[in-house]
Amino acid sequence: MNAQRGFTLIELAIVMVILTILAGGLLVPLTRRIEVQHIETTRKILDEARDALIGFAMSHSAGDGRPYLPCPDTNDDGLEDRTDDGCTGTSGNLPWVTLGLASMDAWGNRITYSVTAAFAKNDIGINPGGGMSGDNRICSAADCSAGIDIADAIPVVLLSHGANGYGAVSASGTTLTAPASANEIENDDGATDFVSRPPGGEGTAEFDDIVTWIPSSVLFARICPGGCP
Ligand SMILES: [Ca+2]
Ligand SMILES: [Ca+2]
Ligand SMILES: [Ca+2]
Repeated sequence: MNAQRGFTLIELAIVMVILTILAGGLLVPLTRRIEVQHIETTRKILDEARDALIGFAMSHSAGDGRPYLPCPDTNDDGLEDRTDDGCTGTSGNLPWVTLGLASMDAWGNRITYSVTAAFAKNDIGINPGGGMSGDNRICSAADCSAGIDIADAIPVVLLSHGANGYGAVSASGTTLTAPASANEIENDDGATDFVSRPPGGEGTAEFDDIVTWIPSSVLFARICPGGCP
């Protein structure tokens, strides 16, 4: 008698069901892992951008001999945009070519850079002793309606629009779909209030932006460790 026999259709079906369940179970953690990796990569890109901005200020002297920060890139060529001694706009892309940095976050979109005008003038530079103050504010909710509960008077804010990319400028220079949630709209209006909060929510409550900044105290200490001229 031949003891060998193939699988019956029922046995094959059971195996397929088990494999499908296993694959599904593996897929979700994998997707989540990739997402966490993208967030970590983007945080690293933002940290490098902070260092590069400080490095730029340390190596550039305005007309008065003091350091100054680069202007945002407002025409998507990666180079800072200036008019006379100041910036064309105080919010735009991080000028990745000027700084020699990665041009995109982990999702393939530009990093947004907001700088206080007085810190990016190349005739009168940054003067820590002159009472200079940043004009960006960071809050945990839009409008800073519950008060400025995270940071005030910030000269530099850097922002990734996160995995959803709402409001971001893509690598091809296209502005993506505008955000629907008040907190993400706050980060997309080109003005000086920003929201930083843990990711979460859906629809009109969705938030996945990653925001970082350089306080004046840190900027002053880093660009002029021995005191500015
Ligand atoms: Ca430019
Ligand atoms: Ca977002
Ligand atoms: Ca805003």
